[in-house]
Amino acid sequence: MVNRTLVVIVLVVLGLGGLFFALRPDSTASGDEPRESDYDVAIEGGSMNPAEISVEEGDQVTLRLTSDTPVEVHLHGYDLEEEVSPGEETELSFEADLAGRFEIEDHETETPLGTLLVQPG
Ligand SMILES: [Cu+2]
Repeated sequence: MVNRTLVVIVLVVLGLGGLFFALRPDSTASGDEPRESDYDVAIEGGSMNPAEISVEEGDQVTLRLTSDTPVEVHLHGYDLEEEVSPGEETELSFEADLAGRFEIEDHETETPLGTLLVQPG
């Protein structure tokens, strides 16, 4: 005679397995598109406002930079540079594909202006 309890357990396990496959997230879903992170960053008196920019790994980041003095903005880690002139907005765009904490400095004077924090996604 078949052990009914065993049959029930097998059916439950198979059912849960089926649910797992039916409900698991679809990796091709549109939710995987990169999130856009835009920030207005003002450099005043040698420091950034906000001083720290926090994004998530995979974000499409745009920093809209303004400064009260001419400055050569250097984002370490990503090794990106942009010259920012007073009275002008300069965009620094990149995909945050590298997680970690990165210094943003005035490359000419090597003065730290602020920090970019990319949190692992
Ligand atoms: Cu530098």
